[in-house]
Amino acid sequence: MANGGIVAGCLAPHPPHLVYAENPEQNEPVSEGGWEQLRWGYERLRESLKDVEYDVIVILSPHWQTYVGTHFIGVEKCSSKSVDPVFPNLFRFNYDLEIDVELAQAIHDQAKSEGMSVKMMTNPDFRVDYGTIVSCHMVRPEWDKPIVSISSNRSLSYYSVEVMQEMMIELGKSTAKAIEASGKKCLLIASNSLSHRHFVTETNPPEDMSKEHITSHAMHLWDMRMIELMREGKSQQIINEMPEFCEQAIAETDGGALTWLLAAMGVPEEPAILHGYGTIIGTGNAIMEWPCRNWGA
Ligand code: 2X7
Ligand code: FE2
Repeated sequence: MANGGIVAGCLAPHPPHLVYAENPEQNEPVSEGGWEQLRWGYERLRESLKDVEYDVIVILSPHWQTYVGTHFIGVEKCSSKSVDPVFPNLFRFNYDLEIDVELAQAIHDQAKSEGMSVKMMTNPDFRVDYGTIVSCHMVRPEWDKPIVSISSNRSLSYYSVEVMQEMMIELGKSTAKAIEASGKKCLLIASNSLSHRHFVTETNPPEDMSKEHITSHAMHLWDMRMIELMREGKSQQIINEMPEFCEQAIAETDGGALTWLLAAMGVPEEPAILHGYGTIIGTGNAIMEWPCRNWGA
């Protein structure tokens, strides 16, 4: 079987504040709203995807951190309560989700054949990280698609951003090859914020938007630069500037998700669509879509 493909790539940030502000039935804490610019951005992304047919969501989250290779969830059903360790007051979410183990295994096998260090995670009691859950919920709150969950191999911690990027480019290429061979249509998600310098105290209530803003002008300039590069289709330049961005903006792209996504899409020169931008406890967050389905063969 062939002719699988990526229908869209998304940059879909995961601060738990977004789910808290939406008040879905799965989340225990109750809010008065907040962070509307970003939540309206997610609304626009969902609207853009509403008539797009796809089989599975493939997501890489920086909050599932693995230090020996890249891991893939290899358990078909995952169901538990996810509690954000830093914001348990905002996020205690009951999840029940399905994993496309067949596709996860295929990406794993492809990456392994290219010489990467990879592992299938088969612990049935494994707790899915909140980054994966928040981004998937905001993109597709129906939870009616299986997912492939990919860990963030923290090669950055042992080596450098350059090494992390080399590995994520290989992983992205392997992901694209395995998807093509699978015959499946996939939505890809890089689950991360942009600039990631945050405030260290929380307002009361947390959704008091009179206190929400970027932590510094420098962080704002970096976020705007990255968004403009994405909107101009300058993916290679983003990869080239990634070391400075990660270092100077403490960017959450250090987990490799954005580089993996760009590589899986073939480092596109087509422009990304900006659906929304906003800050959360001072961090910068953009919701972007690369509509690969419209690019032709
Ligand atoms: O995980 C996060 C994040 N990336 C940004 C802001 C606040 C909370 O959680
Ligand atoms: Fe995060």
